[in-house]
Amino acid sequence: MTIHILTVLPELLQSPLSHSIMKRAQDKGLLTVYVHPLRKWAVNEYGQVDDYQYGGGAGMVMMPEPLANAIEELSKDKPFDEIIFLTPDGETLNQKIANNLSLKENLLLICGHYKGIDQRIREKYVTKEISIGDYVLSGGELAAAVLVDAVGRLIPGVLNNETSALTDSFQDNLLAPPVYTRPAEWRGLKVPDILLSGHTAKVEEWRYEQAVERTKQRRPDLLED
Ligand code: 6GU
Repeated sequence: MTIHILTVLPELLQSPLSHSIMKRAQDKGLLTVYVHPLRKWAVNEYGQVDDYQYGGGAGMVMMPEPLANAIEELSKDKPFDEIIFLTPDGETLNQKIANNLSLKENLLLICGHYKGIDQRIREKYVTKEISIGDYVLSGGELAAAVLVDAVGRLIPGVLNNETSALTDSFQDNLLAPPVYTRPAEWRGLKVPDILLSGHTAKVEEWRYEQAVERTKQRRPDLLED
């Protein structure tokens, strides 16, 4: 999978995607991430990519021309499967959306800044608008990093048995059960006996019950659909 990211703050996206599972995905050649500074397509020598909003009001808006030129240049070799705008008024990201995106070949992520991007770009090019939750970030970069991580780890071959997505929270709409490691007794607190029993089927049954119980307690909304 190839993911292109358009941003006014490329520095913000370097480090979060260079470690752990995201690093392995890229080292294995399963994921390639290109971070493009939008100022490369600025309309003047000052690097301008934003302007005042029509109708007045505080806050700048990202201009259509730099974004359009960037999108058109980056689409030339290979059209994008999705052009995604990261914005708090988008559809809230969940595991199902991440699963679907992990099957795509070529994605473009556009990070919004200031008051957002000119509406005409959203209508002409953007195919999907995604938010990562009901709170406001200063820009779309951290949201883009979250999306790349959530999607990248699901690309076939990225996770091994140890890091398998099959036992994650939200897979099957259930939260993950509690986990324990050595020692079996720590400061008087014991690991549940069943986990030490060596009885795989019983362990799986216990984990399933715990997952259901935890989901009932914390996220009953997940059990509704
Ligand atoms: Cl995608 N962008 C911004 N700026 N804030 C957010 C968000 C995105 N998702 C949640 N809050």
